[in-house]
Amino acid sequence: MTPPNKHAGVDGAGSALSTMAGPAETPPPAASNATNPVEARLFEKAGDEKDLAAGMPFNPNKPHEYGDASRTPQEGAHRQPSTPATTGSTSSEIASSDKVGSGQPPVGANPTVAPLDRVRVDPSDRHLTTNQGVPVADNQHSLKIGLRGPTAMEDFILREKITHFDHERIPERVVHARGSGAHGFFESYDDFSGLTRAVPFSARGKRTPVFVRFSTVAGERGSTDVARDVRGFAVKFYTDEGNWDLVGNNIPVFFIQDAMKFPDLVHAAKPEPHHQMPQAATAHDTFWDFAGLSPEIAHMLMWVMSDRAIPRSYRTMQGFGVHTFRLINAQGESRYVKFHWTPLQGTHSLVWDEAVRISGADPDFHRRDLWEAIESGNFPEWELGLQIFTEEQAASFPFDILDATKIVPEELVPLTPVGRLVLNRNPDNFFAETEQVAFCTAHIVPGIDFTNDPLLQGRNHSYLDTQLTRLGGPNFHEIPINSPIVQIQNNQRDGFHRQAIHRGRVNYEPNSLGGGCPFQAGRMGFTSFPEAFASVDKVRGNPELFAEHYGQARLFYHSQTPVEQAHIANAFRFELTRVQTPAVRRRILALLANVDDTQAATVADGLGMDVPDPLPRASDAPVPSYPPSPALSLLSRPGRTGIRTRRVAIFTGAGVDADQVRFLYADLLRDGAVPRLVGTKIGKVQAADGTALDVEVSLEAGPSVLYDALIVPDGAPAAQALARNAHAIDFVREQYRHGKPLLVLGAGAGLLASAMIPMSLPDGSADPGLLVDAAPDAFKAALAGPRIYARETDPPQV
Ligand code: HDE
Repeated sequence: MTPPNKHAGVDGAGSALSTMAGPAETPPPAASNATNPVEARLFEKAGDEKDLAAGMPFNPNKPHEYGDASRTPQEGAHRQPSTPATTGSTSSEIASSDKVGSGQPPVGANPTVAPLDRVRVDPSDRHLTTNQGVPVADNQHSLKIGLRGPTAMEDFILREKITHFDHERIPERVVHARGSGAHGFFESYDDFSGLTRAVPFSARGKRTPVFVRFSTVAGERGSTDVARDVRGFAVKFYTDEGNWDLVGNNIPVFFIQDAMKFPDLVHAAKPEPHHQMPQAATAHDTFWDFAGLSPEIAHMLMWVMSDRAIPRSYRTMQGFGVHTFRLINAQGESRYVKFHWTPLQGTHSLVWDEAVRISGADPDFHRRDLWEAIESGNFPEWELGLQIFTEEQAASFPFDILDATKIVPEELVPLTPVGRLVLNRNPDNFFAETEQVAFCTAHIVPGIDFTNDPLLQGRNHSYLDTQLTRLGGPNFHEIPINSPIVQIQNNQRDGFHRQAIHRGRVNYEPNSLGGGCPFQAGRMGFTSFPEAFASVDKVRGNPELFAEHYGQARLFYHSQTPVEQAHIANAFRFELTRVQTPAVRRRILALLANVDDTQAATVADGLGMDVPDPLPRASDAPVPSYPPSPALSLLSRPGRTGIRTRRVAIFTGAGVDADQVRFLYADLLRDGAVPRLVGTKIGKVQAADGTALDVEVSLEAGPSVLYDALIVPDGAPAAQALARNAHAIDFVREQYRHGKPLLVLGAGAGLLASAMIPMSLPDGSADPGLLVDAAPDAFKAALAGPRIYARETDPPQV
């Protein structure tokens, strides 16, 4: 190789000054006699660029790209330019201004990934401007020809404002449109590098920033939070090796087994296409028509008809990765894994009658709850548990771990706790963050890998693809909430709304003109697990074990407490009552007959029908039998946060016992609960002792379903007035019907009689949630516990 000649005088200098052609062999001079610094830099750049190119006479990586050698990726060949000028786009980049910057090129950096502070905007002490930064003198009037004349076309300020407004909506997510999000962190309990090289698990106490979005699935963006539905539980980890999205649900199984069926499932579940009804509900013919013809849905139906599908709060839901994934350690060893999020707040749900009423009283119930908890410093927290198992174990299971309609029971593979997720910061702006966040199952990092679950494989395509329409092009990764916290360096350019301005003329690899940069990372980069395949054929079909649909549906149902089983049957009855086609109902009963005879009979009875013959099974193999799994009952996880964030209504009217009210209010606040004084209207009421109390919410604006418990304090005039107010009577009855604790003190007890509240449970025993003249601690203990489900009768008597 001929060493580059940097001392050839001014021969060829003209080529450095032009953008086309030049001497055959002799490099241009590295400097000119110019005093102009830009020209000097141009020579420097041209000279060094040719040196860089000459330094790579051939592509040394090529031999490693084939055969066995290609199994071990090599780091890309690269060289360091001797001056930052070399890789720049222009020698004039040293010109500085407030707009172009300092004139010091940011070599090796992509500032679009810097923390979100860079894009937070605050207008304090600023005047209005147009989007072009022009100060706006008058934001009240359009420009008119005379006070009563027509509006002038030239009013660019009006037109800019209205045009932006006209385009403020983007398409909502095709599923999971309704949701809420928050920032937080994941903290690893330990160094788990023996299991995975994924950096969030690399050290004890290591924190990885996250953004989490919870959602319903079927409803539109403005639909109620408390529809009966699966909830999304999507976590974006901003790791030191790029973004990892664990896009899960609050239910560990799914409706279908193959991505090919997803559009059909969603079409069937969404409002019917001719009249666009019902909103955010599966209680209609098309969903149940599809369900009865797709018996692989049986297990999922048990979960979505259970109280899991009407959570009390996003904070009281479990989360699951659903699919089996792989963990890979630095030695390349793989284990299978299932991801579980367990809430410290416990798993708590609404009851259906309550959920229906909340939809009217506060359709933002879950959004408000999450926001309020974080605003008050009650940061929701989950523990991440892993089910880790080997290929050999998987082969011994009576189901296929690639089948997303199956769980791995915790009795088979227990959970290993590995870390905690804490949500400690609300977003600044719903649209910029929660709406624009783009999750994708294909966003994984070194140490995590996919399995061949055909649902997951389809998802890996769908999530990136859908953002192209929703977020308007291929550069959505540059939207601040989506950008990683580490460098993005590649040769992708262009596309709608590109933010990054790349220096240099090199946008391909391999290259020598850019010193080979950015170069492939080789072994330190992401490598897929080299799964071996036996001789196989190209086929559309499913493995045999996918044909078994009922064993785990039965497992789930038999693992529920009697009250949970009753709720499942009631949910089927509700949904199938709304269905209009008898054959569709009958098919679901036939499906249920394969799960549990008693359940099928109860649902059939609720519909005034007989149980038909069971649906023919897709497999002749015996249905596997599992021992009941207590972990599958919601009641198995009461949580560890006691009464924190629980909302308590304290009835307050004229003549109430003010001391009592103030004491209880302060006592509850001290323990982290949220008391509210509820009365017939807001404003002051005069208590029995002549002092004034300020009612915070009216019975009308804050009805019963918005509280976890009720206190009716002493004070005869207040209690008597409430007994004549139907809102108050309804309030007490609903508190009772929905299994909530009631503390009634002194004359307040009269309200129980007016509301016809039974003083003992239907079985005659004492009602642990009906606390008459009880101590506050007894009330708080009831408030921290589960609902008083034992009050329930079908139909309700109160
Ligand atoms: Fe999704 N899903 N999904 N899904 N999904 C979307 O992606 C899809 C599935 C889940 O808060 C969409 O960005 C297909 C299972 C959540 O932004 C879309 C299949 C699970 C979210 C999409 C599935 C989920 C989505 C719509 C079957 C639980 C909300 C907008 C092959 C493990 C994420 C978007 C957020 C969103 C496709 C099945 C969970 C269209 C094709 C199974 C939590 O790409």
